[in-house]
Amino acid sequence: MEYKILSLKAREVLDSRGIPTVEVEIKTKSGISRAMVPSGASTGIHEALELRDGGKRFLGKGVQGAVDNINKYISKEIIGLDCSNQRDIDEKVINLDGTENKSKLGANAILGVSMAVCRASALEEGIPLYERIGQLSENKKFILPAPMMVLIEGGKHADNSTDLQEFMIMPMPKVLKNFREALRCGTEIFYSLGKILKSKGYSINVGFEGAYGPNLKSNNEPCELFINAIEDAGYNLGKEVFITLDPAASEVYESGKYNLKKEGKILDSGGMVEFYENMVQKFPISSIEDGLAEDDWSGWQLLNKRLGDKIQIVGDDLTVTNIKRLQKAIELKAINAILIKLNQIGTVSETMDVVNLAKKNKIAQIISHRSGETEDTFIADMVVGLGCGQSKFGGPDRGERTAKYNQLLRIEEGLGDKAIYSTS
Ligand code: 2PG
Ligand code: MG
Repeated sequence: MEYKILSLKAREVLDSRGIPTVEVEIKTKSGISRAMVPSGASTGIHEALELRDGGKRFLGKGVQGAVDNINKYISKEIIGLDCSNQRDIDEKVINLDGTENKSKLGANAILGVSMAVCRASALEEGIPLYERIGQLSENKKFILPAPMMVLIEGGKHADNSTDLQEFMIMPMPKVLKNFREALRCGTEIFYSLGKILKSKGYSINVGFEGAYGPNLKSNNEPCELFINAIEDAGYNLGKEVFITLDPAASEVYESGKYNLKKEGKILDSGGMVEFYENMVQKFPISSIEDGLAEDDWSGWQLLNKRLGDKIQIVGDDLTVTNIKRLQKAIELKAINAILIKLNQIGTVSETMDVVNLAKKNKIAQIISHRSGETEDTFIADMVVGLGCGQSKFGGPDRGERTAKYNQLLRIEEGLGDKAIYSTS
């Protein structure tokens, strides 16, 4: 059966930070399918290029150019094609762009089209999006993820907070029965953390990703506060709940050294590895993402050697959902897990290729949001459809984050007995 794309158009809309982003709308026989593109703040230098207009509009952050590229050029190539041919369509647009980093048409333009095509094909097939994504990646095991939930954010995501960007908790699948219970666990800990912060006179305003961004004294303090919050909420730290970190270390990397302002320390790669070893000794930390900078390959090798048999060493800015960089990370034994973000690479097909290569090499995969999100819940379906087992969708205090969690609740309910809760 052929599912023809009848029309395709794009518009400029706002993301969760009030920054413009691209929305794409595709019409097929059964109706309209939309997709909205996320955007990062601590963006890796090796990511595909997000096209911004410059100039005065929106302080240069407009995406009218990317929108025009869709409406003027991409639509001509795509209208009339069968939306079930995801890979052909993605390849066609990649070729139309013709650059290594999608800088001609913009990765934001290309991704919006790719996601909308995927959604349109689910609509035409009459199946949920996660099932369609499962078909496309030949995965039949629909797994609800263990959610890494950020509860304290700093770095580029919140003013005056910690050097390290994200302090998260991860309710563990082996103890909690299902995703619904894991989400409740994380949210209850968020409440008790809020109470503790307030009682200590800290701000409980939230940052970009729906987590607190208090002006803390050190990079260890969030973990200390987590211990109390987890206990107060009645959960068992190191059994039911673990701590996970995303230092986003590229952001504190200056002339070959790591500048931890809160600690008053400037460390080399070896010093950073020791810093993490100390943290892991003190606190039940199960995962560290971007512990080192995006091109500090030897530092990553050392980190993975020292801690990789105990905890997850996750590449994000290092690997940027790029198959070549993942291949290199595997060869160098630099990571044992990878963060997956659609807009780092720019198409659904290429994202799936990276997930499949990771799976083949026993590299754990975590599907992730960006700090600039939208009400689009595509990644919730994606994490289940690809059966990755772990998500990083933010804190429980902003609508664009809870939209994803709520979609996971719906999917879990819809799957009923067939729902598998992550075993990773
Ligand atoms: C990260 C992401 C998401 P950003 O570093 O992992 O938390 O942040 O989208 O700002 O790159
Ligand atoms: Mg990161």
